[in-house]
Amino acid sequence: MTVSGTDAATPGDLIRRLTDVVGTSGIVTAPAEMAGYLTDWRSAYAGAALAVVRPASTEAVAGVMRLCHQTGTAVVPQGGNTGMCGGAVPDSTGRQLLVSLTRMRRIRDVDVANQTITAEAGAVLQAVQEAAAGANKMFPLSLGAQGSCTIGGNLATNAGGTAVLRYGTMRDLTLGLEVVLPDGRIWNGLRALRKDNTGYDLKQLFIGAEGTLGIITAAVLKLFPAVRSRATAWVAIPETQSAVDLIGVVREVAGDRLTGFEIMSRQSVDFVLRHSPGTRDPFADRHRWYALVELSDSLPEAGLDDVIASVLEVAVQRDLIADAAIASSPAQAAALWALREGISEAQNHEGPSLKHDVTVPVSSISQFVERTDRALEKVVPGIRIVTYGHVGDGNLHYNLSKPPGYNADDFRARATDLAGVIYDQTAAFNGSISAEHGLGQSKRDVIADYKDSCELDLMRGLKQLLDPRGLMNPGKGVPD
Ligand code: FAD
Ligand code: 2HG
Ligand code: ZN
Repeated sequence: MTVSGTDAATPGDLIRRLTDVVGTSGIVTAPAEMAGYLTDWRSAYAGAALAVVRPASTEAVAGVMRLCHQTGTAVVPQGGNTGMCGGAVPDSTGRQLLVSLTRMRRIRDVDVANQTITAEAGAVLQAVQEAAAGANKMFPLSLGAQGSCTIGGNLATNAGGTAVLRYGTMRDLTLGLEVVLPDGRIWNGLRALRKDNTGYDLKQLFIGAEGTLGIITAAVLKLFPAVRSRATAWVAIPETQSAVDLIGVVREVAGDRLTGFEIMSRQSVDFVLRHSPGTRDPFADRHRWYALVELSDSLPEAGLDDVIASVLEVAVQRDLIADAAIASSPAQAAALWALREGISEAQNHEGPSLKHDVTVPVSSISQFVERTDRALEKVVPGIRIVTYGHVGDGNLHYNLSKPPGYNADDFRARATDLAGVIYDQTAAFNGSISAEHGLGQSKRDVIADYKDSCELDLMRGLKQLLDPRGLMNPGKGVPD
């Protein structure tokens, strides 16, 4: 694609000039070597690219962007490629340039007194957690893909995960950013300040923008005291309202030591027990729903086992739970978390998994689930509803699998109708059709039906201001 006001360049010429910027080890053009970058981890999205560049410094990213700006070349940023919505996968034209940040993985600084860590965008989340732990601190973002997703991807999707209740999302965990703008300028906003009232908070524009406004190259992130004690319980609950009431009880009894509160339908747990080796049901009886509750404290002897036992006692008195198991060792806690973290992978073994990542106010969860399940069942009788997620944040992964014996293509053909049911119910409860995964290419068009038109206009205006040539991740995020 060449935009007016730009210098045309043949693909060969552009690749030569890009090689001058990133060096021969920083560019990939052989189809076999590019393949891994061009399909997402679920093989749900596939594309083509002019080349994959892997710059090793902010200056090199800026050089790449200057060239793309001059030649009107569209750019797709990519981190660990673990995203759920096809945001990091280029289109099928073969004209877009994929910019992988994976060589930029340095931890630039750990400032213990300031409780901050400065990491490059390609640093893997787990490496950042480990660097924090090495300084007796904690970086709290925690999610199933943490061994491969990157800080840049976490920022660009405003990732959530399983500790948002206590620590917030990436927006809340970020103090400063370094960003390469679409014209190649570097914005150095790497401030490590908890207070800074000097105008608009520009970093928040790039967080959650899914690479549509610029390339994040580094960030200053908040650190917290290391966790020294933890208590984990697996609880059987009769209905979703019991989960909501149980969150209230945990808050009453354990206060801000509540770190995680996840919910899983029986269907979700059945898939994990069937497909994840080494997992087992903690209870002899089957239950409709389960909750995983985690408390944590920075004190080593915080008595959390007693606290969680008191929580469960109150819950039994109020008739909220049918059964409960408290992990008596870190290994047992890990086994309980494996039942939760394994759902995403396990569902892939059951045919197409139609993913929906929604939030509604926690107080509406029960009614929302009841109405949505009923409406889905009418569209595809016998549909397997794999509902689970971060119920403490009001965030459910409302994923769907076909009934046994149902044709996979016929099921895919119902995807739009089924999504419509979930999104209409979400809207009816004043919710959002993307809680933490973003819009990417999957929800890019449909968001126009659910977002206020004034808000969409403002978003388009910002895109036009920062990226007037439309070079950054076209076809993703905000609709044209
Ligand atoms: P990618 O997939 O590479 O990219 C995602 C988006 O960010 C794309 O639009 C891309 O263009 C853009 N991008 C990437 N890097 C940059 C950059 N440096 N500058 C600008 N834009 C950039 N997500 C959650 O929020 N919570 C969860 O609990 C969760 N659990 C998951 C569990 C599993 C098993 C998997 C596979 C994924 C899960 N995810 C979850 C989704 C995903 O891991 C996160 O969204 C993650 O933050 C994406 O990081 P990434 O580096 O893989 O990004
Ligand atoms: C999770 O919470 C992730 O496990 C993935 O956000 C959800 O696979 C999914 O839909
Ligand atoms: Zn999630």
